[in-house]
Amino acid sequence: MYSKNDDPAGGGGHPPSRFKASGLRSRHLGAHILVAVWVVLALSAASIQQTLPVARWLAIHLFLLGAATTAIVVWSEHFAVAMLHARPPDRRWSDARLAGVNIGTLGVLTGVWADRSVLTGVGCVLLIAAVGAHLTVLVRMGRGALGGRLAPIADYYRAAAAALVVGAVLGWLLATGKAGAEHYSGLKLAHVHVTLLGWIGLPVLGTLFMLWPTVLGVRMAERTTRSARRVLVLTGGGLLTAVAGLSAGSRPAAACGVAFYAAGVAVAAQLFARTVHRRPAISAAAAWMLAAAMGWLCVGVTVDLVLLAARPLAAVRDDIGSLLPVLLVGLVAQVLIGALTYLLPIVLSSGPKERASLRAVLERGWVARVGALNLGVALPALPLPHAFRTAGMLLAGGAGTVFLALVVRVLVRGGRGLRRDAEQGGASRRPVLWGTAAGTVLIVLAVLVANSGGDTGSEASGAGAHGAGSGITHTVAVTLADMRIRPARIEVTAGTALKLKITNTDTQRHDLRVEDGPTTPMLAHGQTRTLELGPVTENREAWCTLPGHRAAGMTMDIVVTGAADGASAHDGHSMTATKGAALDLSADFTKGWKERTADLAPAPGGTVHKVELHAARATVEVAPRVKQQMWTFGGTAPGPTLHGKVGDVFEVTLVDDDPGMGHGIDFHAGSLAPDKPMRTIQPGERLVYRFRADRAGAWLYHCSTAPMLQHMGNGMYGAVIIDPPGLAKADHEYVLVSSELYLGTPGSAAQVAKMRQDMPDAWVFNGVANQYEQRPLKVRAGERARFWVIAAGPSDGIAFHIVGTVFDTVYKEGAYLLKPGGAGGSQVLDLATAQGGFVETTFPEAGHYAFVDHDMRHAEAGAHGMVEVSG
Ligand SMILES: [Cu+2]
Repeated sequence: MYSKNDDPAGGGGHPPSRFKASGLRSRHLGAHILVAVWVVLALSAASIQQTLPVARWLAIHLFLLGAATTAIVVWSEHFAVAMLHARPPDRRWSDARLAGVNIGTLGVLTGVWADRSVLTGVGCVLLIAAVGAHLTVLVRMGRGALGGRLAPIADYYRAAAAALVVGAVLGWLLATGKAGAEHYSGLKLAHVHVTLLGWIGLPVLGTLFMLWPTVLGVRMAERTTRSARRVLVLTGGGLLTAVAGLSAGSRPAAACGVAFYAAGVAVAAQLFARTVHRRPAISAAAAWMLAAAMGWLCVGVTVDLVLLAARPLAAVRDDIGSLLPVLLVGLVAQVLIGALTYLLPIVLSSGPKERASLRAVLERGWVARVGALNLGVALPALPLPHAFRTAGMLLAGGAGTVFLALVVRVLVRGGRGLRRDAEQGGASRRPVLWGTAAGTVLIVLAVLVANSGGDTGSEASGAGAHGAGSGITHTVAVTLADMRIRPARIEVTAGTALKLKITNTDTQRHDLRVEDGPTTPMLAHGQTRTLELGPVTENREAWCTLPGHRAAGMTMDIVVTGAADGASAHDGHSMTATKGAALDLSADFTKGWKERTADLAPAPGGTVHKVELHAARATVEVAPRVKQQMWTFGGTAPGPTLHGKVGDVFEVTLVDDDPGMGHGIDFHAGSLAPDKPMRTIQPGERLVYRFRADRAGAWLYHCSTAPMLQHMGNGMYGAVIIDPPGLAKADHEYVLVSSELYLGTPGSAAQVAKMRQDMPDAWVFNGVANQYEQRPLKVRAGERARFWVIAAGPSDGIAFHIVGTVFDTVYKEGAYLLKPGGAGGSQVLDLATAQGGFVETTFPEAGHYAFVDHDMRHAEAGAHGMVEVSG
């Protein structure tokens, strides 16, 4: 049975005296120096957050990922040993894990700060490995250990470690932009939930089952073990549901998960409330702070639940920012301060007398500090004027700083005591940890200093200002919203002095940084700043510096046109990019790949054809073993072929399922005023496009949204076949839509450069390089085959030829050039971009007849297929 004398943190006679070993004390000393260093850096970053773009992110992560994580790793291992009555793990490996966590964190923070995604990735891997090892140790500690009444609490630490691993993976996806714009809101919320409620919330809850009665100095309630198990099922299960729901973009699942989590918190809070007795607590300071922290957790979870139940995810993503002070300061900082007030004297002292004196230091002025801290959390959360918000932040910051100063005093005293003991007892000091701590500070400071120079400040233009100015000043209005910068591209003639008037119309904060040029401060909703770039002589890029936003597409190209020397640095880059991707067209497609059928389906009956086309992105195999994201109509590029006869009416409903951008559609087969039907619709919108096909032909349809080169070049095109009256039946009827293939990230600068220079990676029939080379069209000798061909471009036409045959029928752009019965024949159907027609032939004997674009550059780079003729 536990009583207040069974201080599991090492105060009493049980668990045994190993907790008092000076080795353990020195380890705690070193670890808490690290915690203090992270907190100091976090406070510094928080105080400069208005001037440095990534500072807000950095302040939050220095505190949560640096300080809180270090404390959790140290304490969860410490308590797990105590509660499982297990043997303490090997010291050196413990130190290695802690070092791994800290160095990994340093890598992540530096990587994001300096915009080096490789470093961010390496940091994440190291962090995940270290926390994974921590998890393994916690799991193995359970096996073979004596176990105890509080053994279930170790499960909280295990669940928390698993949550950090998930949180780190999600964080990496966000920081490197791998999440993409469409999944950004859901994944960001999943990341916030799994780290705050999982990695930090679960160990806090678990530890409180033991720490709360200990701090109060009362017996633990009989039903603690059972409650602890039940609360973990509710909170852990709820969190799992919430994170899965958020990642999948499902708000009901997320709200349901958070509701379970809240229920778990309520069960725990009720147990804690019942534990309170009238007699004085062992540490009233710690008790009040832990209680207040628990209160803020209840508030935070409730508000979160209400938000998720009432608002769309993108809005929750923005609103959750207002919860951060509540959770960061009210919960995390306060739990850390409360727990350390009680625990630090225990682990750093060698006897009851020293413990009492260290505790007295940490409790100095605690009533005022607790009041200031909680007022500091409440004021910004309430709908009060801005001055109250600032006052609140100052109060909370002040309370934190005072406690930090007290901790430093205690650490210095503890260090002195340790040295004294070491001199007496010969136990080793821990230069390793001191060294790590000093190194951490130095590296982070070096990074801060190295990066603070160019980020803000000077409005003057950097590189590219050498050319003589043309005297023209050009002002462009730029808006920031929905993870996009509009316009995404600005063209200016060389030497133009460019001014950007930047307005953030998003609910989320953004900034804009111009390559080798000025940067705006963080702009809140509705704020505007003007950047003067001076005369522009070279291409530049501009982007939002918030972590992940640039990679998710918040970029803008400033392109110089009409420069005498032409080639700029950027063109040079893209030239090398085109050479990089060599396709192996003879390779096999991946297992399970299916070719796009070239068969033309018969026209459906009736004269009105209703079609629904969804603009959506899809990832498809566009060449052997090469997958590429395409922008599509209906999930395929080319989109579905529409087939009918002269006079038929097509009623096409276009739905924009692409969450990232607007699209439109343009059917060449009908005539109508483009204004309304060809307009761009936004994500989620629908548009009905009705046209009558008054004339026969092979027609192109394509996306009508600018930049059309990119929309068509990424796959948004298809064919409409309107049979000429009296068209005879053929044995086989095929449709071959020819186009260029541009590899790379759709819309990226490198891909766009290839399109503008007409340097495709391949030329293709029906969207895939060499597909009919590997899956030939099958015909019998003597059968008549008709080949409809459309040149979709976006830039190149085609010279369609079938090796070994002549065409006896050629229909091009609405007229027969040749019909059977005459003396003449045709070898090539030549189509300029967007033209269409058909040819017919009969294959004289069994064999393999290649069909090609007779422009050999195109044929050799994918525009090549086979007709396999059997006897
Ligand atoms: Cu489009």
